[in-house]
Amino acid sequence: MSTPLEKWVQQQAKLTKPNDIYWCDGSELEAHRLIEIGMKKEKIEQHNVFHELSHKNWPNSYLHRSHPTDVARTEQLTFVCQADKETSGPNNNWMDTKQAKEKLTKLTDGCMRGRTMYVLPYMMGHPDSPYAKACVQLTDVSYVAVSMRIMTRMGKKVVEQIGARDDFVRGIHSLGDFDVNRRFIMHFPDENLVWSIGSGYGGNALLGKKCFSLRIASWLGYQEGWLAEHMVIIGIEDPQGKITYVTAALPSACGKTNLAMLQSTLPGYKVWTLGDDIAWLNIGPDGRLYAINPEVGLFGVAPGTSMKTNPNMVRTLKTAGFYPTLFTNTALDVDANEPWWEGMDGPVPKNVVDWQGKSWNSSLDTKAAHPNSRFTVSIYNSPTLSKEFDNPNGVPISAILLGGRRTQLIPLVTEAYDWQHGVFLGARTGSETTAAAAHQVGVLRREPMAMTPFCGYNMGDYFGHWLNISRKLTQPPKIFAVNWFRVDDDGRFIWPGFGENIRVLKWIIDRVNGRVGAQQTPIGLIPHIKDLELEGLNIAKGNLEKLFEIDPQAWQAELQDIETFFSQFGRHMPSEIWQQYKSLGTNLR
Ligand code: OXD
Ligand code: MN
Repeated sequence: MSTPLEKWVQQQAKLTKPNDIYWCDGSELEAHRLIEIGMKKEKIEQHNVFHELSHKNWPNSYLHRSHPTDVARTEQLTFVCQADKETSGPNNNWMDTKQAKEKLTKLTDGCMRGRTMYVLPYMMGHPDSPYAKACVQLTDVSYVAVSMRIMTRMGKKVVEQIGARDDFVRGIHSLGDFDVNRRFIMHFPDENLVWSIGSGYGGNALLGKKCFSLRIASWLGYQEGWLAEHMVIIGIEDPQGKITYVTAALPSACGKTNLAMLQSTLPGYKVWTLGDDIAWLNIGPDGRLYAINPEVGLFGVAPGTSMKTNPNMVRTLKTAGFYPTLFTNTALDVDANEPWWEGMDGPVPKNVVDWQGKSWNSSLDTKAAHPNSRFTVSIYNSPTLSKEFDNPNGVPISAILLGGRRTQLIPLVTEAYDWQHGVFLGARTGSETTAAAAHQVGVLRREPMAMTPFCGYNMGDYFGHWLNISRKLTQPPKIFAVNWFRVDDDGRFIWPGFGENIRVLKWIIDRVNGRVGAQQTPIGLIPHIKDLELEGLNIAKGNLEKLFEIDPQAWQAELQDIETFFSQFGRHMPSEIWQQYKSLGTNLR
């Protein structure tokens, strides 16, 4: 008698018609076999799926070049098929479930012909965690199979864990033919199902990541009383050895990975890494908020990563670990056979080919590495990995940071008066867009809790859910709005960022631990400048003030934009958030 899992795999094979089916077991031998297949058998355009890089400086590393039209998440082709449009909300594309499935069934019919179907059993979360979920993804490309091995806890134990159960999370993925008119990333939250065709790009193809751990999981969390968030998880150790755990939501390509691996410039302070992208937040038995990272890998933006901006990431990439490290759409230093990207340490190598494999030199006005080129690496390679990383219960959170990329208006750090006000600070967050998704870069859009592309249901209800969570918390974390990106009159960043962000984190944990006061302003609490550790920084006095400047006039346009955004959610928008909005208007007047 076959299990529900085996039956489901057979059904999908009947539809997709692969040459063969390969059940991945997570073993080391298998990692090599999959990479071999990607280097010798499978191709995307004219390139093999993997190119072996020199292991001298970049141990166990491989380059992958994606299809040139397939380099970022495609939000316009991403659908959340809730039972009705209103449940999905104006923040999601929606299609009727039956219609969506008919469309996908047609596109999927025979899509794996001539290819292998890989069956990937994986856990999101530690297998002993009460918060973990068992999942299975099907795919037809070795790149996705190898990436999922790095990003999740994958292996045959999960098949045993699923056993005769039918409630595992299902993911169907195929590269399709890369035609953007036949590319869809569709979610069926009521069935724990993700169905993605036509793209091999990370967020579209590694279905445990954005698709399950954020879009579907946020819906599960709404129903079950927890939160699935686009957040970093870190422990901040102070000179007394006390570790305060904090999460931080920042939109894609706004420095989450740098924050997660921050190398402190303040003596005695240290940041411990637990996650750089996703946090599942549950209320623990003691009524505190606990965070786990459902992933075990880092899928970070390569350009700009260097010993100056993120030395711990460079060390992670140069560590020989159990898993291979992948580089996707970076450039290649041909002579050294090493990855290369803009912002890497050292001189530009002499003989470079760009992310598409075309000859490149610095006099060209194109980038060698794609701006959204990525590395995929095991978190266990990280020298800053927290010793609590594998704690099945997670870590208790004392502060939540909610941020965006704003060159104007928003102060470096603002503390919320209370949880309700904090939810409003998150809900009103705006951010200038980046290359992580296929759209125009640098345009202001609302990014509540950095979740605009990832919230799997109506965002008005999501704000309501955040408000409700605190009613069950005995010690709600303090909430802070942060913005590292404000510029001066010449358009230069005022705050140095990167490792210097420890100075802001220090103030935050000082507030959490009741060590310093704060100033009241119309928009929230900001630091007394004397409480910020600024020694050794070279910020002109006028600019320092600008970092915290609140210009009531400039806020009028912002208020208008926030109101337009909130209004879309109609009756789903909680009245508490509108009250907060009104108080902000009154305070600014
Ligand atoms: C990511 C993203 O890949 O947010 O993490 O786009
Ligand atoms: Mn992300």
